[in-house]
Amino acid sequence: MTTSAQALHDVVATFVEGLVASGIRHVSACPGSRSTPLAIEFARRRDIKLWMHLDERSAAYFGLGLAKALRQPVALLATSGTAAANFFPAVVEANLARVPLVVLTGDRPHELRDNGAAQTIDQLRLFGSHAKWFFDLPEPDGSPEQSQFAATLAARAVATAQAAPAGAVHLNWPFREPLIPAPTPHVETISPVAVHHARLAPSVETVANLTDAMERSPRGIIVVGPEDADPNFADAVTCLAARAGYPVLADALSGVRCGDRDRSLVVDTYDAFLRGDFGPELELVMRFGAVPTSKPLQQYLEAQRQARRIVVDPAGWRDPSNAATDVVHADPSLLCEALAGSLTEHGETEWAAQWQRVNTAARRAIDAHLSETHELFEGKVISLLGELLPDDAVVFAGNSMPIRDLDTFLARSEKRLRCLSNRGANGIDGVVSSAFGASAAGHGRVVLVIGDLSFYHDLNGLLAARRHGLDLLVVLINNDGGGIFSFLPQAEAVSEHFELLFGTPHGLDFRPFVEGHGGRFQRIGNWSQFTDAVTRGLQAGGLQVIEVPTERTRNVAQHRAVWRAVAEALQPAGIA
Ligand SMILES: Cc1ncc(C[n+]2csc(CCOP(=O)(O)OP(=O)(O)O)c2C)c(N)n1
Ligand SMILES: [Mg+2]
Repeated sequence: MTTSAQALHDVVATFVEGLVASGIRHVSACPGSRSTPLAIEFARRRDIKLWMHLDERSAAYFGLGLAKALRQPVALLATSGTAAANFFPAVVEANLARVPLVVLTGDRPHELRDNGAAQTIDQLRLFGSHAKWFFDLPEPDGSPEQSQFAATLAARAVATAQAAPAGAVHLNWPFREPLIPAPTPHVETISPVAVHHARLAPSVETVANLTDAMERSPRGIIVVGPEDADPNFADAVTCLAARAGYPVLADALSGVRCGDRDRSLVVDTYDAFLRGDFGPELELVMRFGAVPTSKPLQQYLEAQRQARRIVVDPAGWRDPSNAATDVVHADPSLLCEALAGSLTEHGETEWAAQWQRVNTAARRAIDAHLSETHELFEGKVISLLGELLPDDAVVFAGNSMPIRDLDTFLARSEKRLRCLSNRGANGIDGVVSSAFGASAAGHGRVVLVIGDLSFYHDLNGLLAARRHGLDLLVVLINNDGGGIFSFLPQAEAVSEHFELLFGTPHGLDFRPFVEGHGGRFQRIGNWSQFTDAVTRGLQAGGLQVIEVPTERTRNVAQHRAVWRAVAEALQPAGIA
């Protein structure tokens, strides 16, 4: 008979061993008593990096950003009660954005549930349908059977989080006091489970069918929405485009716009030019990834009811306009490779050349307009960052206008820029923490572009800078409220209550918050100050915040002026 302390240790240590064997290397956690056995085990191990935070909401988003940047599953750990509930928004985001997380919560044993015990809430299926899988473990009893089970469960949890579509799994651990495990590790000799993940290859029939459709449809396009899970996809899809003679409309978050590969068919200004007259009738649309960020692109695609509309996705159903004629469940890279192998070489088509002429003219118009824009403008922030950032930098875009401006103003380039954003549920919460998580991956300098309300929402996340010695360059677009709402019909329809309900100005000075967290804060007043601040901020480490003050109403007029400039540039040349 093992003591309860030994039993606790044996089962928990074996479980953690199983997590490590399955590839978990990072845990984002917060303090608490009920989660002690797991916390001690994570702290003890040298092959796990434990990121301790104080606020569970920030901790969960930090883990999310880390998993996203690493393209690897990350574990979260919280104690019982509302601590666990604070993981909720990040779990929702992970599930929709397909980011693998293994969420671990400490809980009371069964005899202390639903009977008034302290800090005890119903944690069973706490995250509802937002967690891909839930399991409530038994209290550790130290039996060899249970240890083997714990190891198997660890492997299954990680594998389930990773399996397409990736997402969050939740394991709830009931622990009976005393919560201090025996000091001597006694990891059962367990047989680790090797999980073999297969990539879903398209069938021969599917490839033949789609090849035939593409051959018969010279007026086709490829649309790549937000998706960052497979680093090989960008090459695969550009090869397919070249073979088919199709333009590739690449979202800023697609991973296809930037990098050292053939970009001659990549179209990056569609958000601007699709607002004007150009928008030819299509015969075929092949869509990869999540729904594109650009509303004009979404509307253009929705109008193409005559076209064959093919959505490629290994799992799930991402077609909010219910417009797909075909849903192809296959690994995107494998499908691109198979189709490229079976299509006749089309070379440079007049169709693709027409899209490129429009794209080039639109880009020139945007660049010319921006070079004459001397006042501060949110869109120009993105275009300048595209020029200033070094290879391998990561741009983390906040929701609301930053991600839209990234999509409109980030030009395709050979620079290896990676763009990330929380586009699963489009929350303005947890963005600072997600960006710190991306920084913790250590893959490149992370630059966060974020609005003032989103920044305010996650001021707690700033603690990660000093606590973990992480670098983050923040470009804070401060228009004193929700700038996006000025673009919506609400701006005119309810103008009387607009500021109260939507604009929500706060008048906050962010300097003391940033400096209080050991960061450097700089408010810029012109573009040369901006360029200097970014250049110096990239060299300096730690938390650097560059505030760009803008004005919401003016921002709408500035955006419209760009779109007008693009429309005008396309007309006289007869391009559109
Ligand atoms: C958690 C959450 N709360 C509310 C919203 C609704 N919302 C979308 S954008 C926005 C305003 C964001 O303001 P800011 O971050 O300053 O960006 P800006 O609109 O000025 O570009 C709000 C409140 C949301 N998406 N997520
Ligand atoms: Mg704002």
